[in-house]
Amino acid sequence: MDKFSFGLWTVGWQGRDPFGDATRPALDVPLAVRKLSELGAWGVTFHDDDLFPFGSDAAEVGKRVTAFRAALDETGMVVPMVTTNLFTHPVFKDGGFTSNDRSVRRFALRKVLRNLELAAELGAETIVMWGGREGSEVDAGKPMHAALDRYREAVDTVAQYSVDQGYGFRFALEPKPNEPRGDILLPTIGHALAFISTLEHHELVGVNPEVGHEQMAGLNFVHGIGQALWQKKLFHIDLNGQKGPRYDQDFVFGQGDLLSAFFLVDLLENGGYEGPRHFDYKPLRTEDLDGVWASAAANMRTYQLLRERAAAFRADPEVQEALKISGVYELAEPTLNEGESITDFLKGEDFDADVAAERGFGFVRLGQLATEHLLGAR
Ligand code: 3MF
Ligand code: MG
Ligand code: MG
Ligand code: MG
Repeated sequence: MDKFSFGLWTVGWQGRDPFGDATRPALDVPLAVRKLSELGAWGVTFHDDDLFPFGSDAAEVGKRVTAFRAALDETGMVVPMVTTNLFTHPVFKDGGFTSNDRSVRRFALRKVLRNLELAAELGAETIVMWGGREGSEVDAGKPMHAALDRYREAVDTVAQYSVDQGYGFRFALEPKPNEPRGDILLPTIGHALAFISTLEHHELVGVNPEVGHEQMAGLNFVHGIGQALWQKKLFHIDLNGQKGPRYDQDFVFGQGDLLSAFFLVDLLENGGYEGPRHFDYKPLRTEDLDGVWASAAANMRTYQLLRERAAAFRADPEVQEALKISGVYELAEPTLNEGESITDFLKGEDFDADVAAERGFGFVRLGQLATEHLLGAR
């Protein structure tokens, strides 16, 4: 079965935006679980506040979790990932882990630590941390050195607690360049990977990149995922669609840069990623509830279609020939010969730069073959 999962906050999005009110009623959580299961999803994920309102007492939490569990048991849906909301309540307006207010930082950290027990009870393996409010609009107000110290302190503390409690979680930081803050800390996959290398439990922490977030920064998502995989840090992924560098659009997967989505699916299917195919999107504000379910189904259908197209692309002998002409297989060969000393290597060999410069790499043809497979023309 395909490991398709959805955040409860995706289908549950009521369409509230900075300029307009909700266009849809609140969605009942157990109903959302049943409906997603019917549509072919395998799992659901949530923020604590998606399941029970901020500030709920123990009785309320118990009631909501019991109803959620009943829907999980009934449908066989799993909870592969859990995350903590450190962005909606006004208390987090200057951040959670990196708020300048120390009492807020202590509250935020407790909120995350307390959410781990529920995540463990529900069988989650991954904890995502998206620090949407960790950032600034005024540079003088958020010195990076201290803010990153506090960020690291928080992630180290959460990871240490997971080890102490024997939860066995892996953690995935979700980069985003901006929105809702003017600038967000750990803005890209690259920043997050560099930060992770400084952590005490760096082996337990990876990334949860989102298609639209990297594209908001004008970056190539496929390359970002490629590097995360290369560093064995792709712990989770948020799939969606985005049309270039602008606000966080959270479109259905593929509704944006479709060619990039094609190469992304090819990479995920063939690059060693075995985690959930998690959709973090927003059903358009223009849609009624039927449109919400249509959009959920569209994410999965598009992924499956792209997977078929990518497999056909790889299997095509003309593509294999084109890959060879482009030197794609040659790139996998080490540059030095086996056992070759650097001294020997420096002695040089016959190489005519002018002759080598005459080579055409045939990338245009390769790109066209991909487009034709994507369009179903081959
Ligand atoms: C915001 C996001 C978040 C994160 C979530 C953690 C509300 O742009 O992408 O969704 O994905 O908080 O999983
Ligand atoms: Mg987004
Ligand atoms: Mg997002
Ligand atoms: Mg996301």
